[in-house]
Amino acid sequence: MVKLVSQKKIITKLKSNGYVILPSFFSKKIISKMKEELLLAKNKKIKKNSVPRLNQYGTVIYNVQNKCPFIFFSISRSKVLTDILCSILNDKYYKQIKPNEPNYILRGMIGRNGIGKGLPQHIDSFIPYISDHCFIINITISLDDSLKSNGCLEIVKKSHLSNKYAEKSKNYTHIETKSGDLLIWDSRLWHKTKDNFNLKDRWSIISSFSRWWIKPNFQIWKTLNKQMKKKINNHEKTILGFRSTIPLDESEKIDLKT
Ligand SMILES: O=C(O)CCC(=O)C(=O)O
Ligand SMILES: [Fe+2]
Repeated sequence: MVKLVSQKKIITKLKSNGYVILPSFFSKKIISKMKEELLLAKNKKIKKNSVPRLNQYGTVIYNVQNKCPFIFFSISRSKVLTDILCSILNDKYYKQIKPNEPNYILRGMIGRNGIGKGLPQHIDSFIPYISDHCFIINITISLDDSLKSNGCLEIVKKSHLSNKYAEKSKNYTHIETKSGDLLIWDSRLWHKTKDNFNLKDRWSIISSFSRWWIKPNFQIWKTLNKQMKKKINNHEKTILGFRSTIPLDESEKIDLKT
């Protein structure tokens, strides 16, 4: 259980360095259940030539929230994670939802096996900017150990406040994590991954959470399957974007924050 004091420390570290690692956040049992569920998930048919540059490396399973309920609920029902995300991503002027409940949304949730050539340097936030107000947070759950020998992530500390797109630099730091560790990081952080020509699995779940007004990667609320719809609670409805849809015109709704 993460105490309030350490929760403050986690947020301070995240804001200052751009990332924080929570070791052994999930037990071995939970991780093996997550991996088993992920490896059964399949992508729908993807149009040829439509795979974006950065997804051409390794293997990516899209829309994990719709295919892997155990994984989704392990994340969405973690009080520690929810408290951290509320504190970083909530819009404090979103008065229709209580401040300690999420008003942020899920931008995307993928499973990724970083195999083969490493990813080139990039940021996940589309634009760099300097502000204490973060727009997008990534959460990586390592399902396998992620080490130098199997293509771990490399980041430049504090680069989330550089106001620059990712550059080649000598200052990349290896982020080695063990299976079960959780990495919380600012999407403005410059990052890349090492080559993994050993072809040793490096599966992880990468969830991207954003402020409610940012366009998610997919129409998550529209594609959510019936079983998931039955299971989700009010917070999860918000997170999955049911309250952030774009009204057709003023006859549908004027208040965007509902
Ligand atoms: O595999 C990783 O650790 C990072 C992946 C990544 O940067 C991305 O998918 O944008
Ligand atoms: Fe990335």
